[in-house]
Amino acid sequence: MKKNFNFFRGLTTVAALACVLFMTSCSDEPVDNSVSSLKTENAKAFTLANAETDFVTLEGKAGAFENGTRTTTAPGDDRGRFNITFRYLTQLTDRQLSVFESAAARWERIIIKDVPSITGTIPSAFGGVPPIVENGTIDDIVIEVVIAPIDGPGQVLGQAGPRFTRTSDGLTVTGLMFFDVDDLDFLDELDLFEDVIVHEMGHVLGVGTLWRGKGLIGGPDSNPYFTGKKANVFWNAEGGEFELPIENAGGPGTALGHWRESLLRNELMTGFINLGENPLSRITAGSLRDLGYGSSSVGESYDLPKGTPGVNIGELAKSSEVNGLHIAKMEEILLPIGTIRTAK
Ligand SMILES: [Ca+2]
Ligand SMILES: [Ca+2]
Ligand SMILES: [Ca+2]
Ligand SMILES: [Zn+2]
Repeated sequence: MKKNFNFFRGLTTVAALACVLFMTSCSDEPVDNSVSSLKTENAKAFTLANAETDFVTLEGKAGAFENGTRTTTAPGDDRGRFNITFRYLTQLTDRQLSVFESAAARWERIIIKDVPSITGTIPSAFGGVPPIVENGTIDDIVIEVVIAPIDGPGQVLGQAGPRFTRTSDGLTVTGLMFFDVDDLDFLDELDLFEDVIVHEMGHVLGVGTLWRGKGLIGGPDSNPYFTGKKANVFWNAEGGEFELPIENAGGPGTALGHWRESLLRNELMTGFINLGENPLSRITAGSLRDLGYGSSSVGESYDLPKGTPGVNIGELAKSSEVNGLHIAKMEEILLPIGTIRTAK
């Protein structure tokens, strides 16, 4: 009884949400996805410390330094696996904690190779919050997590992205994920909570956020494609033709930051999370290798129809709207605000 009721409520909310979102995307009005400017008391307590336009370079030190439970103790670059650590700045429920941990585990199965730890003093993404480490070590990435009221159910879900990258490889050292507490039950009812967390974590790791800086976007903005070799090998191996298509529709935040929904469908790093399964495919795994991670060449089980057309320069693909959650309209993707240089 209860389950049916929740499911029904979920569906009607999605329908209402989709309606609003599609109306927004059809108009020329800019979408205000800004979370930091919202007036909720709780959200106000977490104001972003820096803007992307104030890019800074901090000094750090490469190599291992024992600090915390998951840091390896091997000399030189630590030899363990790639480790994702969360810094929870607000109280999470047990349910939320377990979803974050299993979301991290999905990425840790794909990014399998360690990256150098980094030692130094690295500030929080938020003003008035103590540094993430003070003369301490990050192995390999710390994501600050805030769950606080933003604007009630629907509309803004939150923001996510890298904050500081490593100068040596340009990969994320710290990032943030900020969610509206009032949207999480709804995501859970749709059974998409974990997929959303995994999706946002993908943006922190660099999917759609480090592409431009690493020269991985080719073609015109009307028909962009991913230039990384590994991702394209898997795109072709899955049955895709030509070049791996990046999203060209949906406005800023959706376009150029995701795989193309009309062609990659239920792949998790498209800008629209489908009802049902949303696997992290080996195409995404390959794209992480193109970014510089030591990622696996195996992804989660994913079916791309054989002969799916990719970007054949000169022919524009058209995006179609499907039933699900237009995640890219609900999130604000952040870009790095600084980098940490390490003297060898
Ligand atoms: Ca490690
Ligand atoms: Ca909201
Ligand atoms: Ca999708
Ligand atoms: Zn996204």
